[in-house]
Amino acid sequence: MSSKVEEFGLFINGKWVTPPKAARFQTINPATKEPISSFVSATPADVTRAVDAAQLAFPAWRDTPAPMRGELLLSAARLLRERKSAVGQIVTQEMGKVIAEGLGDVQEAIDFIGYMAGEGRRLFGETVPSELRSKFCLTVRQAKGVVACITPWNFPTAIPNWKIAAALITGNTVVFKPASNTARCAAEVVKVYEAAGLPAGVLNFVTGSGGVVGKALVEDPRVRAVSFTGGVDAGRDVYVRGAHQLKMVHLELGGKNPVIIMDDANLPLALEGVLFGAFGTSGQRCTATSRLILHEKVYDEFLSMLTRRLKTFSVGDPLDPATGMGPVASEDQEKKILEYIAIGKKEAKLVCGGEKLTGGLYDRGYYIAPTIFETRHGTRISKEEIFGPVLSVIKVADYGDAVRVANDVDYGLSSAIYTRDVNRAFRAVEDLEAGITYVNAPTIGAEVQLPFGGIKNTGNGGREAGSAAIEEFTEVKTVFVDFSDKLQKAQIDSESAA
Ligand code: UN1
Repeated sequence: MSSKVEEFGLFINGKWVTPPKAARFQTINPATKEPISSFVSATPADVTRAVDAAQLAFPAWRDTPAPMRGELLLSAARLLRERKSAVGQIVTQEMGKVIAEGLGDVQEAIDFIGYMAGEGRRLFGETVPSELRSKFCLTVRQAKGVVACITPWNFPTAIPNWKIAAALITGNTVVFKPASNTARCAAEVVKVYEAAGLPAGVLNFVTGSGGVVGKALVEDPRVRAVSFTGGVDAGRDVYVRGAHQLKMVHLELGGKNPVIIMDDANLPLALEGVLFGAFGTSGQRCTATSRLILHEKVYDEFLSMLTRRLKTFSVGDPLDPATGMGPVASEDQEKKILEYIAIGKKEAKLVCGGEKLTGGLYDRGYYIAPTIFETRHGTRISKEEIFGPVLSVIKVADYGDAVRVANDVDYGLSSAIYTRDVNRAFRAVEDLEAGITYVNAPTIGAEVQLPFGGIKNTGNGGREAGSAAIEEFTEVKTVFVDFSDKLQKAQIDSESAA
């Protein structure tokens, strides 16, 4: 990327526009603290203009045959594939995840857009028999209208597309508000849809704070649904504001995801899984492994394998393919994680890491050492979401104890168990309170063709991606067609065996 700080406007009604006298903010490379791009701090009036545009574009987009909408999505997927390497670099530079993961983020976006393109030729409804003669009953899926997609910084191209591609294929028009610190990644997503030839107003892009832009979006009565991924407090605020207007609010929030390692586990396999799950993306995934629940019979052995392995785990320049973990995403993130590490040092036993890294390239960015604490279940670090490279290790006596600890948190997104006992594995699938359970694999790595989401404080009951994506963005219309040429009364005329 050139050292020049590129300026972006808002994307409203098919045009990049910069409102007069707009205030601006910059995005920052967390590995170097250098500015990357500059964005508009939109005002509520800008948000209104974006919703106006989306509202105006809605009837024609809704009436465009879904397979044609799918063609446009397919073009967007192809374009993003062509730009994958460049956009992956931007993800790494703006968010700090290592380059393999930056490219993976973009690949997840490509995969999902392609998957949704195919949905243009499905969008299945139901056909159901009638209780009356000469009557046909079916359901169709209809667009909701203008929807808001509010997205986080940790998957800055994938998560926007989980929402945008699903909203578009189902005939909605979109106002997209990304996390401020990864607005450049978001702009690259918008540029792909623009280049694919999406009609003006179908996708609009507004940048700025949640408190101003997000709030204005959620409170605009013309926005019929809000899909939000982010923190619990912000999610609760969005939910409450949406509730006043009885609008559909979809929330994907935090996690405190456990990996259980049983005494019969393949330990070298589990080791690689724990490492990737806990320290991939510097632990900044909703699905990150933040609790390692270890059976007492393998406790000492596994912990020493883990600490030994960490000695060769490299933290550094995220653009270097040899690096295992890059910086954390921002100054705010660094501050919050270091606060949790300080709490951990008081209430638990530090095994390794536990500090801000300094010297050389570390002084230029927000680097924190991969950190492991041994703790009892119940401490703050064992129960609260940290969203950083901090792993709490908890010893348990048996499977029952492991499940009790795993479930005793306020979140329920992802979970995993390593065991060679097939009965135990299926038992865990039933017992673990989470939206996702992995067997012999880490808590991260969900695939787009399956529903994604969780229970408890992780959300409000919905799922996104997979088949759930269509439900998230559609209303069901139930249709009765009576071709009997007479008034037939359900429940009254119905022939009954009773
Ligand atoms: C998130 O952390 O919010 O399963 C999303 C995974 C990724 C998506 C994570 N495919 O880890």
